[in-house]
Amino acid sequence: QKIIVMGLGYIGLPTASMLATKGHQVLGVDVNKDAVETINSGHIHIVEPDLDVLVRSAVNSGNLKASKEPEEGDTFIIAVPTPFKEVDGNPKAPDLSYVEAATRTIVPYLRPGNLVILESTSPVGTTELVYRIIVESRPELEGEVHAAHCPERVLPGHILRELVDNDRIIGGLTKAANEQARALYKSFCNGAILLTDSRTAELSKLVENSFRDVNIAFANELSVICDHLGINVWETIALANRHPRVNILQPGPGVGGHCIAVDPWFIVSSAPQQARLIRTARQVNDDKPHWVIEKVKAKAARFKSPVIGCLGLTFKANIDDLRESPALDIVRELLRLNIGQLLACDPNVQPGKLEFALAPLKQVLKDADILVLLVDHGEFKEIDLDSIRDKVVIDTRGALR
Ligand code: SAJ
Repeated sequence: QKIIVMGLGYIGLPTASMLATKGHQVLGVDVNKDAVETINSGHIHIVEPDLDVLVRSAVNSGNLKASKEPEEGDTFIIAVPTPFKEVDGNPKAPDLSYVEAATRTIVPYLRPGNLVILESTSPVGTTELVYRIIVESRPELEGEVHAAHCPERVLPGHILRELVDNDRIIGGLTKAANEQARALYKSFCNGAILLTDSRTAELSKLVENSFRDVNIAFANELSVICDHLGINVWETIALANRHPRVNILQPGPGVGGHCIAVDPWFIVSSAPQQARLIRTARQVNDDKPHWVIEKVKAKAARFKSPVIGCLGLTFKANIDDLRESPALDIVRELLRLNIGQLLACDPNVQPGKLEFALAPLKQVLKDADILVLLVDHGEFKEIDLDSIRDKVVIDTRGALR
């Protein structure tokens, strides 16, 4: 098969390389010229364990090429971002402009029999929209081109393993689309392949991330309740989780990344009256960084000129991804408030990447009056607790216990 992958980010690039190493001829397309050049030279522009090795072997085999322009092929996979934007007073409306642009870009290259797969996490009805865009500009392709939603479900940090092992949902507009998509995913996916219609597939993916968001909100709300009552939240959760049917997630400084903090809004936008719990959970999680900042302010008020040490900047542990990171938002806000001297450190973030300087962990642990743990990176879990006994500690992740 010849496969065109539109978008070479965290999903498109691993998928394109995986398909190429399974013997397909793959053309990866991206609007970013630097990404295209980097990939063609066998390197990567994003950080994900083992992805560099996979991309290098895919490029060296001759099966993976990157370009700014698509070509004709058998299957087209759309893996572009679906963020939100403000529309008609709704600040969190889905922004489908990248999906629409990618679809319009492939339209001239489509032939009868082609399959178009939407992998981007999308609001209900987007696969139908993609099909409509195609047949509106090429009416002769009506009924001749197939479309399906096959949502990506991989966890950043474990993308390559999950790409192969996770079960995969396929929601085609037609039976033929489902069968064609199944054959493609079978070539690299060991998980079960589950067929449904496009709208159910779209909602299932949104529901997965909303489920996680609601459960994290529950944990975050518990952390605020426990703080109010002077009870240890980590112990409370650990004890409650000993019940055979209770499994509470972990509180943190807020929910980051480009998925969990975004996707629930697509459900809220589609069903604003009905999605009450999902909306509230989003608000609970979005409020958590402000709560942490208030805690720091209250502790800082006890010092004349406090040194505040912030541990961690990424959106979760042991990755280098800063997108929508609550830890980074908190540090930026503390810098803006200028309530003391701020030392921030993150072993996974390159110095010079941010607008403020990073401090070495050793210096933060030595100089800080107040330590604010924001990300539970492995390095922080190894901190000798005796060495920080004299400090005020705000541990948003329960890593310094
Ligand atoms: N978090 C907590 N407490 C927890 C778990 C997570 O505060 O107990 C926070 C993290 O620190 C982070 C945020 O939630 O800030 C999101 O992290 P995550 O590990 O839950 O998820 P992502 O965004 O890295 O990836 C999710 C995954 N979805 C689910 O687990 C249902 C992944 O499988 C999806 O493919 C991905 O979203 C996506 O692309 O949609």
